Amino acid sequence: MSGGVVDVRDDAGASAARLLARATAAEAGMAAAQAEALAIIASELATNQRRYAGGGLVWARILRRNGVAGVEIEAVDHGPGLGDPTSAFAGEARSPGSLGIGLAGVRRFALELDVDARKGEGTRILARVFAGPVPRRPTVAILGRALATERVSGDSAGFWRTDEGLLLTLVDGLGHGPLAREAADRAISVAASAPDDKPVVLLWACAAALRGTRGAVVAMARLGGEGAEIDYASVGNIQMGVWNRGTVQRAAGNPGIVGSASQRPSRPAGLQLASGALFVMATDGIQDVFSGLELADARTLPPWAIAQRILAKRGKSHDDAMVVVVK
Ligand SMILES: [Mn+2]
Repeated sequence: MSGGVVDVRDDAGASAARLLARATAAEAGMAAAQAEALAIIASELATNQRRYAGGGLVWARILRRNGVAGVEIEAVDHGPGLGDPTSAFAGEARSPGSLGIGLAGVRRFALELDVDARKGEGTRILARVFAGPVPRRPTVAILGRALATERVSGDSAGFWRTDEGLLLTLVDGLGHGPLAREAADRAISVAASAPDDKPVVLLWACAAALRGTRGAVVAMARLGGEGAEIDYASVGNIQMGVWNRGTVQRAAGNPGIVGSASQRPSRPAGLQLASGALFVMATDGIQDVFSGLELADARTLPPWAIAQRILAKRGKSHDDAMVVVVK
């Protein structure tokens, strides 16, 4: 066995998640304190799912970074989508029946947290703990919502960590609603099926995969190790770039629609993610995303808080909106 998964349906789910986290930590050879941290993370994520989403799934899996063992806890639900991650992770909202520390505890005990919350669709949270000191890697926040009259968003995003680095994909399916989403989902499937491939190669694979759909605008980027140039490809008007102490370096897409007759992905142009900088992607449902970043606190806030503020302040009411912040 290497990790496992718990189906959280009732109050037993939190204790099952706790046991799974402890067992996985033991299997990874982690110390008691880290096993307890993982048990708290898994338990709080399961409690949160039970309370706010009716249930969900919680995975535990063993990782290795620079020869150091670690465990990743992943929680996925199809609930209403964590609406206020800033408050939730700051511990301002309490969930009765939990150990009383909620998502603030998850934040406190995890070295790294990724948060993907989509209004009306669900929440995915990944938390990692390591047995010893490891270099911290950039973490991801994805926040999105459909325009008010639609049940599903035509925007979608995903991220995958491989030996090649962190692959990010943001897609805006043409128009709105389920048909827009179908086009977006196909692009996400292409990235998910080969997350080690170069962004430009994946973009060309999307061209074939989206034929017969409405089409979409798609941006893909890979963030390699420290000092590595960001590799990306983009077709259409996904906003993308690096924000560093108020300076913006944009990564523009070439005009076009993926899935239509012609597309010509843009070429990377020497972008890097320096320490403390942000990598940001947004669909056109976000108005001029880089203007929404303020100098002082974009450096100190966690990525989900930045994404939440961008969505609240810059989201257009008449379009699907999605933003990706990597920090
Ligand atoms: Mn749009």
